[in-house]
Amino acid sequence: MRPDLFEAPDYYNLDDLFSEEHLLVRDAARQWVKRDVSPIIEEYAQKAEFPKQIISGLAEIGAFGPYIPEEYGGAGLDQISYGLIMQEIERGDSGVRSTASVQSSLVMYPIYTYGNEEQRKKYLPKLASGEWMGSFGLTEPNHGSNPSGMETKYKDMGDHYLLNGAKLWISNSPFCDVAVVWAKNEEGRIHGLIVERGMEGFSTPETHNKWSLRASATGELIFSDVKVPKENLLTGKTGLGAPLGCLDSARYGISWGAIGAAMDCYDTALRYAKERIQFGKPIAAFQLQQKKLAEMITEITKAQLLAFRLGQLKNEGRATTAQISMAKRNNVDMAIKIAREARQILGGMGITGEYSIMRHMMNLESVITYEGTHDIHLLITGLDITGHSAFK
Ligand code: TGC
Ligand code: FAD
Repeated sequence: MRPDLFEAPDYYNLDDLFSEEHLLVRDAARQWVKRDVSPIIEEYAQKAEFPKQIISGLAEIGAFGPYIPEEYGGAGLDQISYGLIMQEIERGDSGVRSTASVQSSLVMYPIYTYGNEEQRKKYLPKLASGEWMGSFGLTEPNHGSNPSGMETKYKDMGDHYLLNGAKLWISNSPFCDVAVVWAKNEEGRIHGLIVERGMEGFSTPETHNKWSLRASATGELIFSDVKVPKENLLTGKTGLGAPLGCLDSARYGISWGAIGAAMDCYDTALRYAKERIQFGKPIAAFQLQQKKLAEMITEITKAQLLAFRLGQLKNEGRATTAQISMAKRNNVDMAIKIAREARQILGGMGITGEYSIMRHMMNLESVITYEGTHDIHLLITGLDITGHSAFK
């Protein structure tokens, strides 16, 4: 892969709106990605392996629990800093951002928000430092977009719970130390349980042959009569709203992350178009290529403004689920379209691992599917504006 020459576009001078802290946090993440991710990520994507050596670096830039208070090992930052960290990491690779999203919003967030003080103290500092890695089990073989139908269940055995079931498509599962698992009790109410590697009957087989998110480890969580200690139940919130609350936080991060992938594709295509000569001119001088590039920067700028405003609303505790859905849906769709157009600007070179575009394009096929598909987010907006649910 070529050296990372990335220069971030900022067409509407958004940097003027960020605080000094935002810029410091963002620039530290940006430099780390250039130094520690860009040089190795193509190789790891090609061999379909998560680069575990970057875990300590992710922890150092505050990617594990950016908004979790410092007393629990988090970075104690605001939501815009969290978004900017996700943007920079996904500029490197969506799979690496996935690992950070899961750790922060799908594992640390529920333990912090729905857990008790003992659980927070036991798990959060180790998750923040990357000593322990987490996964989040909601999706099942028969229940993806409709998690309320989940079949994974647990039974109260007096001195422990007995957990049975299976989760599919779980990021980080093959190497996770802890998993936040959503399961129904005997009354059919959904609860979160913290399952630890090493518990008898708990296994995490890896899912192979992915064409997308190859540098992220994906797998299953299988529970066969797993004895879960009673103190591992998350009691702060129950029902489907509990896992959906975590998704709000992760989807918000993705709305920023997708901008990073789009920026990288745009920047690469712009540089290539200025350098590549055909018919005696740089291809950047042809109207058709300018149309592609001009539309890309317009869409990136709109997405940045959407994410920034959403960040302000999140900081004020006013962002709604539907607003988050709109940003996740719009920004990932924007990024995937830009990746496809940018790929074309590079001609044949665009399909090689010399450039990051094809990897982003394939990664984004997962990003547009997980954390709620493109269709599901449209239906969430539809329900919000009409009052009619079109899910069922
Ligand atoms: P519905 O009847 O609408 O809602 C059930 C209950 O939940 C409440 N609720 C929420 N609460 C908090 N936050 C939210 N965002 C909420 N949305 C809904 C709702 O008020 C209700 O509460 P109550 O008290 O009345 O029971 O549920 P439904 O069964 O009709 O489903 C709604 C639907 C389809 C929108 C939802 O289930 C959904 O979002 N489906 C998509 C599933 C999804 O996103 N899965 C993601 C799995 S995790 C993942 O992909 C990680 S990838 C990570 C990575 O690698 O980066
Ligand atoms: P389905 O729900 O079967 O949907 C198939 C198609 O039908 C989609 O196009 C969908 O939009 C459409 N559809 C479904 N319902 C409706 C409807 N009511 N109206 C109109 N169209 C509809 N899950 C986790 O729990 N944890 C993880 O860490 C995790 N990581 C993932 C990592 C990767 C790489 C991938 C690919 C997925 C991951 N997921 C994870 C699972 C992900 O959240 C699901 O794939 C996603 O929610 C969609 O579920 P499904 O794949 O079962 O598709």
